[in-house]
Amino acid sequence: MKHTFASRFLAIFSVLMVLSLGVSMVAAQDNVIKIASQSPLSGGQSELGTGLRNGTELAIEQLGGDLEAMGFDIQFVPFDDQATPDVGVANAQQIVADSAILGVIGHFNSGVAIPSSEVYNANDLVMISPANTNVNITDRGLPTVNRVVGRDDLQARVGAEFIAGRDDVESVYILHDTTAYGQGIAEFLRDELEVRGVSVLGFEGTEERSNFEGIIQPILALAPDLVYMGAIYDQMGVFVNQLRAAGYTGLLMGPDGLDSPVYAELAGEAGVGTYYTSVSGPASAYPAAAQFIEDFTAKFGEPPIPFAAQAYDSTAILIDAIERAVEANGGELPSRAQVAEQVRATENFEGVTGNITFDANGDPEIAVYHILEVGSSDPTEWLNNPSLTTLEFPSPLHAAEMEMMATPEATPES
Ligand code: ABU
Repeated sequence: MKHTFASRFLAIFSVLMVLSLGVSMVAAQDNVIKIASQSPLSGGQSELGTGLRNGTELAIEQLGGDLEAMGFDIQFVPFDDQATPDVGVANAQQIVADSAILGVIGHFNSGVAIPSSEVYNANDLVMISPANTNVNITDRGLPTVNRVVGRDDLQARVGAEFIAGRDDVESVYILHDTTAYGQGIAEFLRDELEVRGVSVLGFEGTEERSNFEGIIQPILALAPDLVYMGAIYDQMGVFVNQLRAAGYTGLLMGPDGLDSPVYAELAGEAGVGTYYTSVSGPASAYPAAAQFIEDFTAKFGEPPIPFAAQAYDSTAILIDAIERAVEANGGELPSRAQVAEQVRATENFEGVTGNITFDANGDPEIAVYHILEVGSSDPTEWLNNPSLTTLEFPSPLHAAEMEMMATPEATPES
């Protein structure tokens, strides 16, 4: 009898323990909100990927207070996508399986973001990109996918205007890295140059990263006035070094994938004078970013590199949207779909990089495009590269809206 009583007591005690643990686990889950980031934290593009992660972390630390006051515990979960589509998608599967994750800040590479965001979208999880510029990021019209930067159709137009406006450029040779980003912007640039009467002598994709001899010889033979490469800094820096060593003396240009101090390090003196367009540029280009620059530098021991301020703004927008979703949900944890809806509804958000309103596709209604020139082979001077021009353009959807508003209403027939 004694044994039976003890066994029953133990069984009941165990059930009560399991129940109480279960309740406390559910209660803990109910007030935990996680924000994930995805960017390259290892490999040749880890420098910008780390800046993106750090901008996200700083925003959570500085701006998560209101959600904490509402009773939520905010946690940051950074992922390393290694600039590789398969890794990004595998991480995305892991991210959507964690129901506490209510949003993703990322990616750096459009070719990683596009397939990964299909996974997020299938699970109503919102993504805000601080860096992706390929048009298919937002042109798919996915309700969960947004970005705070401009687009490659417009970035290429800015680049082509610059090239076509120069007296010393009649011919261009275009290379790209075969990724969604590099090839995409190279194709837009080619089309924009041809419209403007600039001769495109060659258009070629390459995945080569170390020995560019086979790529360089045809360029030397054709002697274009300018060589453009749709690529990221870790590839173009090495290429430019070899191109100059082989005797090319013409102009060099690339898109925002170059916007990193590591380009100066890899290209060395050969890279000085390279022109590049960027949807980021240095944080100091944005009048409202002074405090962000000070805080980032104090926390991480170095000034924010390009795209870190955009990561900060992306995270700030996400936190603001989560707060509105909580309020709309009577103070309770909102669903992912509710958060995604609030992010897309973002209007006149005063970020450190400017005022941000998303259009119906998740593009910023107005985005900034810079043209800069590499001023020094010293990577610590990168943020002081001379800015040649800064322009603002509406997204295609917003441009169409503005045009419709400007069109006088048809006079009714009398
Ligand atoms: N826009 C710079 C990062 C490269 C990309 O969009 O893939």
